[in-house]
Amino acid sequence: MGDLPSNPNSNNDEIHLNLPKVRFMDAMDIVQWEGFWFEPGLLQPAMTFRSSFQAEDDDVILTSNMKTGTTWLKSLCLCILKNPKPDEDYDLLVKDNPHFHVPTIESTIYRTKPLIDLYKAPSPRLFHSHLPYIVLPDSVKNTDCKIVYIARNPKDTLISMWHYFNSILHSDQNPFPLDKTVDCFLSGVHQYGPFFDHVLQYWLESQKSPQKILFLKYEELKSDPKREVKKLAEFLGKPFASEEEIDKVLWRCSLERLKNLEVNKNGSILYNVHNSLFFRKGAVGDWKNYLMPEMEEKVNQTNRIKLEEHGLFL
Ligand code: PAP
Repeated sequence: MGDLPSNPNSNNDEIHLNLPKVRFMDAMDIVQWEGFWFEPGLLQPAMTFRSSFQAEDDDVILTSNMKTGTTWLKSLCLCILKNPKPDEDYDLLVKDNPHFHVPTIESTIYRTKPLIDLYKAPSPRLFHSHLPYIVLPDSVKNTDCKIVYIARNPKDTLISMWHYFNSILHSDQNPFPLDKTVDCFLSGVHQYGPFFDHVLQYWLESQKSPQKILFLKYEELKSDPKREVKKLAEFLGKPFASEEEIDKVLWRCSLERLKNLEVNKNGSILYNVHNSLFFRKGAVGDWKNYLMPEMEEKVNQTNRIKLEEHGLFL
């Protein structure tokens, strides 16, 4: 058991005073720390998480960049680990949004005043983080706890991000131009960016320690959901007993179902971010509706240089 961290917001202002800072998509400031970009308010929580979190061997830490399938992964793991019986009427996903049940550790737990006592969460504890591998706490890396990372095609990720940030702009602001969004994304200057370094760190670690880190791809979950969710459940040590169980979990976590649940149509849990914003199209290849050929080529080129030479094809 670790000690509870001290107040996460105590000296946040001083922490990011000397760090590089830019305005991102007219929506927020971001600062650079450890080679990645973060909303300033996340820095102190991220540092506190890194320095004080004590992982347990049976913890499960879900990890992802933004808009790569986090909500889906949270829902699936919640069903597999916390709500596994297919015939059970009680469904946690009906009660609250997946982000409520599986908190993103740097933006909720360590940001909350007073701090939630996460050490009292029932075992196995299930958390999520958008933080890059490099800043995860040593105890996460060195204990037997498991990490699941979800990656997504960069073009669909950036289109999803663009929609999301445009939707949280003030009503009097114009949508952020797409060509500028592509440039921000490719230069790595965006929330939790650089995207390619984020993916690559987890990919390389998962290649070194496949028993510790499961690397999932959003597109594979879409194209062969049964195979992928079976793999996920086995990795988590909770293999399905029947095909029906797999079907039930996939149905419970489907975009159409979650999107239409009352709690997601009208609820709001995250700093006034409406739950409905987490559910849009969920399509593979939606970028084709938005990216001009030259934008597509720029992303493909970076993808080739950064990922494909490491055997990763997104
Ligand atoms: P986050 O980083 O804010 O948590 P995240 O859940 O990672 O967002 O990504 C949101 C994307 O996942 C959205 O994609 P889109 O913009 O291309 O549509 C959202 O629609 C999609 N998504 C959310 N829930 C599901 C689900 N259950 N199945 C498939 N895709 C989903």
